[in-house]
Amino acid sequence: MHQPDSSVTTHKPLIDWVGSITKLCRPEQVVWCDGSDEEWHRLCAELVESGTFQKLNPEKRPDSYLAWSDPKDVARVEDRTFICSRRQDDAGVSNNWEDPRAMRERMQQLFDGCMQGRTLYVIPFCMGPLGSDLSMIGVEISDSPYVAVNMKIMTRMGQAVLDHLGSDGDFIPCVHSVGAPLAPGKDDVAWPCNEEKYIVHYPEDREIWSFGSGYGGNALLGKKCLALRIASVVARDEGWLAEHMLISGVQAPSGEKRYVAGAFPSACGKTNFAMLIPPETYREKGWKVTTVGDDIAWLRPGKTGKLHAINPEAGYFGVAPGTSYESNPNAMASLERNTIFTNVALTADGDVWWEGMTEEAPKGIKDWKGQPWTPDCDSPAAHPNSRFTAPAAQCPAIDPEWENPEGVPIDAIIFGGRRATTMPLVFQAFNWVHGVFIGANMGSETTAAAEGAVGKIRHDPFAMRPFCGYNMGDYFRHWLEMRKEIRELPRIFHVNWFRKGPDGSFLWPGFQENMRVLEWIFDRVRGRARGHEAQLGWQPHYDEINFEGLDFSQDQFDELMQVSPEEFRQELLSEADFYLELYDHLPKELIFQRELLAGRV
Ligand code: O2Y
Ligand code: MN
Repeated sequence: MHQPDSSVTTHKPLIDWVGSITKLCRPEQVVWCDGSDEEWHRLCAELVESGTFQKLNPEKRPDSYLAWSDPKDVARVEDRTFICSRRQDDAGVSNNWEDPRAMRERMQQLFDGCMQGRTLYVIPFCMGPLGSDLSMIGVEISDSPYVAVNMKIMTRMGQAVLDHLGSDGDFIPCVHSVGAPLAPGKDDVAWPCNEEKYIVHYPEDREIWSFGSGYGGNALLGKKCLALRIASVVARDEGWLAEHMLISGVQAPSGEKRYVAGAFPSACGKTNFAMLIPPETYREKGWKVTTVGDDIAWLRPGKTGKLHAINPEAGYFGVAPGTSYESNPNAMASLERNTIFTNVALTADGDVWWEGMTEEAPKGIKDWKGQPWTPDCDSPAAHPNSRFTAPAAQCPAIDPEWENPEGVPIDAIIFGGRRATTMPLVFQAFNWVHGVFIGANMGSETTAAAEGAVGKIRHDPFAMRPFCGYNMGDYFRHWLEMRKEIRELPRIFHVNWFRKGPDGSFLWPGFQENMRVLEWIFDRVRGRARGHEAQLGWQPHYDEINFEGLDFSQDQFDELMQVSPEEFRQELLSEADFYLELYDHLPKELIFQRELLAGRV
């Protein structure tokens, strides 16, 4: 069994744990990742050699690679994701549950010899800036070099993490296998995986085991598994929040700067909003928006008395289709080099392409299955969940404080959803409890990219439904309790960029024009916008939104902000089942808020 040199680590529990997993999985060799650039290039070259990666044209896309996955391994598998708390009630109705003892037995069977013929990589990683009290260290054992090179981009990874861990630091053990042992002499495939998949969390033991998938959130265990599911449990126990939220800075021409955090379900343009470039009229005056994070925020009461947020990640695992120099120039600049693309199309000159990147598709494309593709093909060239893994530091709008170990102070929390009807452009919660109620009721229309049925409302509280590591009712209670820990509470808002008129067209232009709403939020936070009290919360007057450079009439605004009592009656009815399911864990404050809302509308 491979023992690390004492210059690598003297952490006995870590060495023993790696030894026990090695004994179980029986890999051909063990490699401790040092996280160096040299290692990244070497592993990428090996991935090219094995057929997992294609090196992209270095003149078009320097130091970048393309992977095409097995068509049966293209997304997170929610139905195979388990929260194995000791009591089923602690996982709650929104999670799959299995008894942890039974699950551990199943894992022992599945992992027995599962890495034969492969290399076991020990991947030490830190979620959050190295050395920050707000960060958390994990060690992922994986038999996938694709995981190792992605983790180098998505986290602070390697020897520096072991150095911080010292000989007795705490770490979250994460075990991952693609579940495809290689018999002696048997050829490998480009994307090994297993039909049977398990993404397993033991919240009490703070441990993660993942089997059968090499893709994204199933395999890069620092992201959804650690930074959300396990971290949400740690946060509940320690009095902070681990959230599925972007973090942005907004700076006014005066130099005054405020930070906001935002929770949006998938397919709501979260990355675009995190990297928003204000319209020209704003830029001319000196408004700036900067990016701290695009997906996950850890928020703790900080020295200033406000909630302070860090982005635990170091990279973007962004969805490619729809990303363009028009929709999101900052994302496009972030992925110009040092980027791993998964399941996008390959152009004839060795670059990448996806739907929405340019108006016209280049000629001579190969689709994500490696087949020649033309626009008249029935299926898209890039898989709808195709991704780029790009270093956050490459984002031109990266906030200068994005690695501040104390985090950034948050003044506003924005909840959003994709709603063709019912929800106005923007409103502000009356208070924290009302804001928690708004977060708990979040819902969004499903899109073809993510789920089968199109246009159905999926109830997704705080955009955390797939990511909360414990009972959702207890999670709401924890949010309510947090108000006692924060001296200066952030204000809570709800936005909807996707409202449609009777003819089915969008009522709001969205994208960079969302800056106008952000300015109102900024003004509310610093007490400059009056707003008016309406049924759903505080709403802006027409003349409080800056429409300079945008032709938008009072009538259009009124239509966008309209609240229909009938639509809200339907909304309340549609949430009734959820309230029933959670009944014995639901804080009474939320039932009370529901009755107040029913009374108002
Ligand atoms: O399908 C996957 O594995 C990726 S899911 C994902 C990736 C980046 C950011 N957010 C998400 C998500 O599902 O919320
Ligand atoms: Mn996400």
